[in-house]
Amino acid sequence: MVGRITRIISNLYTVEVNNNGKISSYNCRARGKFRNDKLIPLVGDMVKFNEEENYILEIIERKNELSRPMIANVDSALIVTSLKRPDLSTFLLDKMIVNVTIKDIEPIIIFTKYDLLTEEERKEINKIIDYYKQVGYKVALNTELDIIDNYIDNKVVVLTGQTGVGKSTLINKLLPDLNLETNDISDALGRGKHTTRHVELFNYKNSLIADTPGFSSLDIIEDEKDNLKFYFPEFNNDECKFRDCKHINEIGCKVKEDLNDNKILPSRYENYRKMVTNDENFNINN
Ligand SMILES: Nc1nc2c(ncn2[C@@H]2O[C@H](COP(=O)(O)OP(=O)(O)O)[C@@H](O)[C@H]2O)c(=O)[nH]1
Ligand SMILES: [Mg+2]
Ligand SMILES: [Zn+2]
Repeated sequence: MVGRITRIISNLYTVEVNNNGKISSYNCRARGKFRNDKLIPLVGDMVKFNEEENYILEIIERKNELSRPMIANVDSALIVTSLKRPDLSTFLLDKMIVNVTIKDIEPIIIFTKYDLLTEEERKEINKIIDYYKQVGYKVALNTELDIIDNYIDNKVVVLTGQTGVGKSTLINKLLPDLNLETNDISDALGRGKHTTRHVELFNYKNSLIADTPGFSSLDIIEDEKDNLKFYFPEFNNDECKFRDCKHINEIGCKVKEDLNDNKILPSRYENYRKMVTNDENFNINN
């Protein structure tokens, strides 16, 4: 049979088979051959297993893998981005979009704390939100649960974002049974918090959500810097005078032209430039 590893506790692997929404669960062990091959089964792995003897036989080739947390085959990342307290950082947002896209993970931008904005601030922020939508990104407020459901339907999902942006709050809305600790709420009801350290994928409607409080920023491979421009879909990369234009100082640069014509959000271009030219900033976690 083929199933997905959703939990690993020491050397016991929980493998789930989803048959049209009916989930069967098997507690399997892995064969020694994985250890010899230096191939460690990860949460998220699709595996062939023997359902009578409960042994994992083979790991099916991964689409991607993250190291912190260790998880494989991630489809989407909810990039949780606060608009106030902490204030919006388009740099972090744009960097996280690049980081996940490089891993072949679809970014889904979730803005939080819209309720804390004044009317004036909302007008400004709405322009930014609309821009990201117009570029083609999936965008939702953390209050728009139906839209989020729709975006993550049938996907393996992780969350990322700075401390305090509202990741745990969002997971708790989607998976209330987990009861993750949020920043300021004391455990007045005395319910147990979800404090385990292992990664686990939880079934949520048709999706699987990792119970991580966020994954650490992925290191950008130095080689990818030349390709960064391709992670900004609104840069019409093939319309510059020079094919290898980096959109920094070249003449005949269509991106600079679009920027001057207000077709590109200034912060998007600035953040791109920062990522290409400034190494230290580029690798800062969070
Ligand atoms: N006003 C407001 N507060 C929020 C929102 N989302 C989260 N919070 C609060 O922000 C704080 C940090 O949230 P938390 O989920 O712990 O953030 P995390 O560090 O990303 O997991 C908590 O006090 C939450 O109650 C929101 O949309 N609006
Ligand atoms: Mg948290
Ligand atoms: Zn250019």
